[in-house]
Amino acid sequence: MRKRVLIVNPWIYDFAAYDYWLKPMGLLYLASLLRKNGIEVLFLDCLDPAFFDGNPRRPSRKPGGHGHFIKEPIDLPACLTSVNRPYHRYGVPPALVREKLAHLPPCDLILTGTTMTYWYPGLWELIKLLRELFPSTPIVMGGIYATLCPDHARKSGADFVLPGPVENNLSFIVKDALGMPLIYAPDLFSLDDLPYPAYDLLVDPDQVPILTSRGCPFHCPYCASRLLYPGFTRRNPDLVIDEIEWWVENLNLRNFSFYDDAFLLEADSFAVPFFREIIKRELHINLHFPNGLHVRAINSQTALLMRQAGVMTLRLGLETEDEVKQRTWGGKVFKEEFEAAVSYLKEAGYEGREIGVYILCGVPNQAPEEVLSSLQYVKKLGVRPILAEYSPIPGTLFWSEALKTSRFPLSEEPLFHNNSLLPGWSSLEKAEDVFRRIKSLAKKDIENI
Ligand code: B12
Repeated sequence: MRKRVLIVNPWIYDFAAYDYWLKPMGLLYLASLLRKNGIEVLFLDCLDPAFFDGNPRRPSRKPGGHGHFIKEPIDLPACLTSVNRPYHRYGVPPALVREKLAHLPPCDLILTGTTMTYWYPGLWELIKLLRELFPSTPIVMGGIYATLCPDHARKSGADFVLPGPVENNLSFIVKDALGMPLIYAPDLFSLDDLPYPAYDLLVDPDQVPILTSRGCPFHCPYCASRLLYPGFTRRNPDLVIDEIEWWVENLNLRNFSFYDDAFLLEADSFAVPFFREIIKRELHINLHFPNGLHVRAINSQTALLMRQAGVMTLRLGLETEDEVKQRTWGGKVFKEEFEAAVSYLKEAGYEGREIGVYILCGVPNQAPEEVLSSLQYVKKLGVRPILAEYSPIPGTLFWSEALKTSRFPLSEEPLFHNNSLLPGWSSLEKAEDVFRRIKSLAKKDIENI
């Protein structure tokens, strides 16, 4: 008999969350791999009201595919009650989720997972509800939280916690958990062998993310990319565009986002042919890069191609203007390269306000003044500084530093990884005060441009 599984994207519990071109891409890759193995997939997204009856209000969307989530204030977790900030459940009210789940046909397995380590409460809450409604159906958890904090994730109530890329666990899911033969297993070393994510399971999406690579050759001490994907692998650019064309034709989409950690790297072998082919095929699409782009690769040619191919949203990963730090934080970009990149982008037609620049804030031993001067430096160049608050991640090079400098017992509780807490800094008052000053300055800067 044909097996059926249920995949659920959980709520987000956080101080702040915004649908910044966010889609559960990992869960939808999982869905397509299971379908390739002859398994029926039901999918439910607790973040998207379109999945639920009872007409929950769907917040309006910004053109290009981003917008707010529905949210409800909830109590702070016990370990965060000293933090004087509202905390929310982002997504559809639990009563509607319960109602929807209760009317689903029986499933043989339930699969779920979440991205940020500190988003686990929404996932645990979902697992509790699933357990109550389907006491005898095994629950499998995977994803970035499960990969970075597997021991913590094992306390969630899930029956199986499967860290790492889904392909590595496909045999377990299909053969061991579902008792089915493994008909299709992609080549673990070729991203071109993966089927497209099952975006047809989304309800009326206004954009979808496209995977072009995994991993990053840099070794920045704050970043978890290497822990998630130790190597750097890419797809064939023509095949990526075939996928985009597929979604244009089949889902009538015009907006695409990219989550790559190193999209522009070695531009001659990927980004340049990729943008050229998009232009050649006259796709007339908008491309969004909410994750920082590799600045060093931006020259007159790449900047112009980006503009012509339809790159609408672009963020550059500068992190700091401090030249010593630029070396010790991975050496991915130096000041003069950044300044040149900004000029090339402006020459290509981008306005200052369209060029977002990430500045890292709250790194262990980082002086607040360094953050402020980085913001001012970016502002002087006439581009838009964006604060990226540092989130300490177990296993990264800065983790041991953060354990020493944080005012929170980081190793005891993933909630303390939350970037909104500026957990890498030692004093609450200092962090909050500095945070306020920096936030208002950043706003002023944006308005001044
Ligand atoms: C895209 C992205 C974002 C997006 C949206 C994220 C999302 N979709 O939820 C945006 C731009 C909004 C974002 C924001 C931030 N992000 Co971010 N982001 C990423 C990024 C680059 C990719 C994630 C992704 O979707 N990948 C693609 C999919 C296909 O991969 P995946 O989900 O991992 O799924 C695979 C496996 O995990 C597995 N899998 C997934 N689900 C399941 C389920 C089962 C059952 C199984 C078996 C397997 C499985 O299979 C999939 C295929 O192999 C990662 C880094 C990375 N390279 O992964 C950082 C990352 C997750 N982000 C991180 C950080 C630090 C942030 C910010 C705090 C940055 C900042 N300072 O502002 C903010 C936080 C926002 C907030 N409100 O809290 C950290 C993690 C922090 C943490 N403590 O968890 C990461 C790891 C990057 C890093 N620098 O180290 N991010």
